[in-house]
Amino acid sequence: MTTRRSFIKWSALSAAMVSVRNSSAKKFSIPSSVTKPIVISTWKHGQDANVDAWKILSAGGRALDAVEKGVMVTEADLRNLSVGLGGLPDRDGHVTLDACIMDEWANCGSVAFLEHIKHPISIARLVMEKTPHVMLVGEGALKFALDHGFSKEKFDRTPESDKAWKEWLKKAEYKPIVNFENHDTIGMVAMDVNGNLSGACTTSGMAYKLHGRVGDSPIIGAGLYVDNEVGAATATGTGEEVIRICGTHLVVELMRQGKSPENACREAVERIVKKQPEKSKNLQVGFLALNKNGEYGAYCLQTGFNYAVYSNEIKNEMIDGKSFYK
Ligand code: SD4
Repeated sequence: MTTRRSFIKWSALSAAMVSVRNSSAKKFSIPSSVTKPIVISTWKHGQDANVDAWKILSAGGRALDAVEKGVMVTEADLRNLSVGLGGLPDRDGHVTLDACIMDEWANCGSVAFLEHIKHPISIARLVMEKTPHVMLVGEGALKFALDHGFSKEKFDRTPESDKAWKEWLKKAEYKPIVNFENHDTIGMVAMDVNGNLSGACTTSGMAYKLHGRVGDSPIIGAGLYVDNEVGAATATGTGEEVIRICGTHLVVELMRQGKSPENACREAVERIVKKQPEKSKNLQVGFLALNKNGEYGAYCLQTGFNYAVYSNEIKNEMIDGKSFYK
């Protein structure tokens, strides 16, 4: 059995290993014609998030800081019904949040099924930086956040999400809506001036899900994956389908094989269709990817998925993702 003392010893050892690994590691090779810095993020709300990320990137800051600060904009917006505490609740009325973050060293942190915390992405980062673990959930994640000085927001739902939930309760049917009001989970990936990649993903998950349900967004390799040698990818849509194919890990591995970001995302979407052709007709999944050259692309199941790109050349423009079903 692990005693508290051996756990602490082990934690200290892990922390030491992380710092040795980081300080003695070789520099990754960076091609010369790279578009950097650059940040891309899912859906229309990605534009506001990109603005804060860009402030950090354009000042020479680290991609990890940029993606955290970027998605915090979306988390803080209580009008947003799919990210942060303004999100639609589960069927029992609880707003439960999922988030993860990953850096250029494959350090990663995640929280799931977390309630009452305004910035789950910052708790995910703390899990990454202050613990030997990758993922904390539920009560344990909340306790960890409070122990680290975060405060518990008092309200259960915003007036808007409360109204929507009470309306939903009349029929109580679980039918995820494709392209919910054209905004959804925020996934963001970025490359900084040093050519290093990081990503963040945060959501309130599928509206009216079963209490305790966790989607793809906090799962490394599903909702988000970063490999600093190759590229980074994030996902949005019905998380169960993304988890089934380890979606973003697949996209990054396809880019490793030489596929462009768009083609890698397309092949991942096709994998979903191939596994469950009938089901795939009635749900949305979108992948968004960036490679080490600063090339980016997306692909989704249904029309309607778009993303925001901010670089020196493209000043925070929305781009439509191509879709499998027209
Ligand atoms: C989830 N992928 O919880 C998230 C939700 C989402 O479009 O992105 N919806 O499954």
